[in-house]
Amino acid sequence: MKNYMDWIRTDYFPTAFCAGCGHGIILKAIAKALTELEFKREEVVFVSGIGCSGWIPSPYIKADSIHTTHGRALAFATGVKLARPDLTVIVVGGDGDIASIGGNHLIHAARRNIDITCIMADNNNYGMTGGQYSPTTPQGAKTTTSRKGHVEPPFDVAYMVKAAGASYVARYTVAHFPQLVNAIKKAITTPGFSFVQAISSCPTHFGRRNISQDPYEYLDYLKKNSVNIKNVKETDEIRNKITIGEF
Ligand SMILES: Cc1ncc(C[n+]2csc(CCOP(=O)(O)OP(=O)(O)O)c2C)c(N)n1
Ligand code: SF4
Repeated sequence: MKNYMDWIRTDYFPTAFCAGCGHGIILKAIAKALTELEFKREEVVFVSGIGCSGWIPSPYIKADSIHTTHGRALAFATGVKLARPDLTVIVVGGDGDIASIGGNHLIHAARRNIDITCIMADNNNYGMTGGQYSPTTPQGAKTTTSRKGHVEPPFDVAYMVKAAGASYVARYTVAHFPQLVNAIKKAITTPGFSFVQAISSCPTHFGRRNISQDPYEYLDYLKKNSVNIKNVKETDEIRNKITIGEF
């Protein structure tokens, strides 16, 4: 396919995403990565769980996909890869899907270093079910289940997956589009388990309560509050920053 739009099922437009949802940017980034890698439709299979993020491949990417149960996408994907090692298997899920209910599958997929790419569309909350806190909700953030500010610290999922044994780990936001496309390409082409934490925007829930309901202001916030890990010293105070880069 010569153009990234060839990978997208435009006959399903308008999408189910809210206006300004960052998941649409991740959809485009995946489509661009597949186009630039010159993949054929029949060489790739997507596996997703339940959540707004699950809609990214299913139904919007024009390739075979399995829309599985919440949290279990990596378990299904492991089965797909074992049965069809010739296929490129890509999992797309949310921070709730991949790091909360599916967290155990995530660390063990990384430990096994099975040849799967996992893209976690991380909007810091459960978007589909109304904005509850997730394992990546920053401390102090307001959600429908932490109205006065979340008391717990978040997981640093990229470091966790790296420590568990993954071959390739990167984190970029939807405001870093070229870097995100590049990371997805590297993830797909690196043998073993690859993980891309794509920090997404959820203007409807997380944005409204913590950043902005305006999609442009949200992207601006992500850009201004990110720092590349190459430029971070151990002594730096980065608690309120998003560290991006390859881990
Ligand atoms: C076993 C199970 N538990 C809970 C749910 C309800 N549920 C659906 S989506 C979702 C969370 C979605 O959040 P996330 O994975 O972060 O994706 P997002 O919608 O933010 O993209 C939950 C808890 C479910 N469908 N199945
Ligand atoms: S609820 Fe949030 S994550 Fe879901 S489609 Fe709307 S903006 Fe996107």
